[in-house]
Amino acid sequence: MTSLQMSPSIIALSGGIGGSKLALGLANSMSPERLMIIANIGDDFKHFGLHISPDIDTLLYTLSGKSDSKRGWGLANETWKVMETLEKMGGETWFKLGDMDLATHLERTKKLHSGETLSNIISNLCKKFGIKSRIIPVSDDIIQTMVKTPDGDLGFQEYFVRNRCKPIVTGFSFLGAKNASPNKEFLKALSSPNLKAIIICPSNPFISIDPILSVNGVREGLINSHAPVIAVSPIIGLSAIKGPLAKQLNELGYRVSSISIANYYSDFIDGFVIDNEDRLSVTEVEEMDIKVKVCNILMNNITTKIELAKTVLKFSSQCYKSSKKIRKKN
Ligand code: FO1
Repeated sequence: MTSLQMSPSIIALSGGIGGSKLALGLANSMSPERLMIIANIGDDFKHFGLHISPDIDTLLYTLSGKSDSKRGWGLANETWKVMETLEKMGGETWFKLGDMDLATHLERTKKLHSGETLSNIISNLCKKFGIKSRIIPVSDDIIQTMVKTPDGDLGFQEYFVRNRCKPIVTGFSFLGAKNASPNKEFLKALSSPNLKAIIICPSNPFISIDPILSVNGVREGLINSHAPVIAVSPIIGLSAIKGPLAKQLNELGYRVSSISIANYYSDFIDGFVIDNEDRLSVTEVEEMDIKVKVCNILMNNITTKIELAKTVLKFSSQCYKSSKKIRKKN
């Protein structure tokens, strides 16, 4: 058995930049070979005939130390010659593909066309990039996040990048998710006795975590796993740490608060990690039968990423025995 096939002790569900930050912290706080990261693929789309997988690539670039830390997506020291040339031709440039980033899309698309699975392609890219943790797309089938607006549905990147999240959101749907097969290694790991915790990264619940949970059998797999499920809040005080979450919570009729996130996840999480600023929310979350850890959850450098990851890992080991799922089973 190679180290890459070791049974994971931690599974992290990740989407977007917040997800990749905690994933990096986790990979630096434990044996990276024992970390399995399940990536959102609802943001994937075809552009210029290329298969783009933004959340997977954010993980690949972040965990290999190649990401542009300021932008959060794409590669550091990127150049934009292709985009500049396209612009001069009057081509479509609303979605920026960097010159070096294009190599990833070209290689992935070629391999997909030759019949290779997305999970196999990403596993090989992980090896090439020197990443010891496993990054696994939740499914090899296609799932498309659709954003419902009063003017009709928008594809995810149309909403997120082209329209800069300006349209009012009335809901989301995940085309293909119900009939998609979850990755087999992921399902196997969920029921493995070696699994110690499932961590929901501080990603957007609607557009990063829900597309993962909506894949046929995933939510049930989490609920039936003996391992506790621990979520890290993507909200501090009255604001989202990054991105359009606060706007979406408002538009969908939720209070912008960590409590809304705990409540949204309450049917399957055992532990919830909130920021020091939100310490007054502890009682309300505990009343949902969820254990709470209060700490600094803002990850603005590698030290705070590792600190948060270590705190989450320690907290998850304390949640193990007091898990409401285990209590229910007994
Ligand atoms: N985000 C942007 O805001 N503008 C872009 O032009 C853009 C291009 C892009 C290219 C490749 C890639 O992997 C990600 C890219 N992103 C861009 C980020 C991406 O749209 C979002 O961060 C995620 O889909 C949300 O998690």
